[in-house]
Amino acid sequence: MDIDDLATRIAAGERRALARAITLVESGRADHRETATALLERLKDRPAQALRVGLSGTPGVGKSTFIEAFGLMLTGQGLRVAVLAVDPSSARSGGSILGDKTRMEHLSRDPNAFIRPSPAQSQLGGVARRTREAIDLCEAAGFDVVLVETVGVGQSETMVAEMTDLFLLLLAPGGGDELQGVKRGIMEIADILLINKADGALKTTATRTCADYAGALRLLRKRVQDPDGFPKAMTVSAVEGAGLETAWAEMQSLAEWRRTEGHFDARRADQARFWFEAEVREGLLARLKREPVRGAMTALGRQVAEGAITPTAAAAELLGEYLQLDLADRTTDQSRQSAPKA
Ligand SMILES: Nc1nc2c(ncn2[C@@H]2O[C@H](COP(=O)(O)OP(=O)(O)OP(=O)(O)O)[C@@H](O)[C@H]2O)c(=O)[nH]1
Ligand SMILES: [Mg+2]
Repeated sequence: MDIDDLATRIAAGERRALARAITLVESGRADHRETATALLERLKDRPAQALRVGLSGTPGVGKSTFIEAFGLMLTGQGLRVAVLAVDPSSARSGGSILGDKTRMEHLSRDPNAFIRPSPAQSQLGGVARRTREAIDLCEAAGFDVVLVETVGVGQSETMVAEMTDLFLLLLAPGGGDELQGVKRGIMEIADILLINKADGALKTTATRTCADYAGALRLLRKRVQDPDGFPKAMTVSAVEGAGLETAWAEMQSLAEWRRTEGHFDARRADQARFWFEAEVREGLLARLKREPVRGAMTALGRQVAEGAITPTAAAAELLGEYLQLDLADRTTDQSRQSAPKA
């Protein structure tokens, strides 16, 4: 594969080249991984900067409908929009994928849009790397907005929030029960809560729910990266397209404020560091799960259980012999770190 050619075509915004590159980052094959890493390295200095937007919400809240309407509004303004989906559970039924195709029918045919469904992969670690690298590829391909959709199943929101600039939480109109149902952690990473389905018979409920959430948001601890009034709650109707322009204006003003105040770049830098460290940790853990380390670990574990060797000595032996790591070094480093405080 010609990496230079692929990089050039991605930089020119070719959707087919982008799709091919994403397939590459999704691959588990060692040679693909190497090519993907080289490709990303080649593209990393592209000047383009997309606004990366995370979007989460429970099944049926209207994510697909919202993305279709919101995406079309953006492309209508001449912006290029990429949509990536994260679904670590991979429990998505065939019906749901078909449903998505019809729900994003117009957006998927829009030449200024690029939609990539989530791959059949179940490990959160793998999903994280794949998504992060796919975002980078979309950015290198000159997309103005990269939407990352995740279904509301716990850890994936936190992961997506660590790779996006803004985070939207789509909510259904409902009473206090609904408010309780939303995990506090998700509320804390959201920048804008969008109470969807504010139309027809649900409009009044949606407005009331929005006020409830706005009240709940005021009780949250203030974050440094928030200007006055954020995080905020607002109503939208994905079906009628109502509130979408306002929501976009809020996103832009929030992003602009963060850029001006330096939070935008600082956060991206933090995120890069976070993922670097995560990769190192994951790489080490992967080594432990592979032979011969795995077998040695089982054998040493048995000896530890029998009292033939102490846990510390066994760990030192394993780390030293198989990973060339000195357990004593680690202990020294820790004592050095705590030394100035004493
Ligand atoms: N009244 C009303 N219905 C909506 C709105 N948005 C979505 N719906 C309906 O809600 C249902 C679910 O919408 P989807 O867009 O598929 O929801 P989703 O969050 O993508 O669902 P999953 O993909 O299963 O997680 C569909 O029947 C939509 O027509 C809205 O703004 N108003
Ligand atoms: Mg959907």
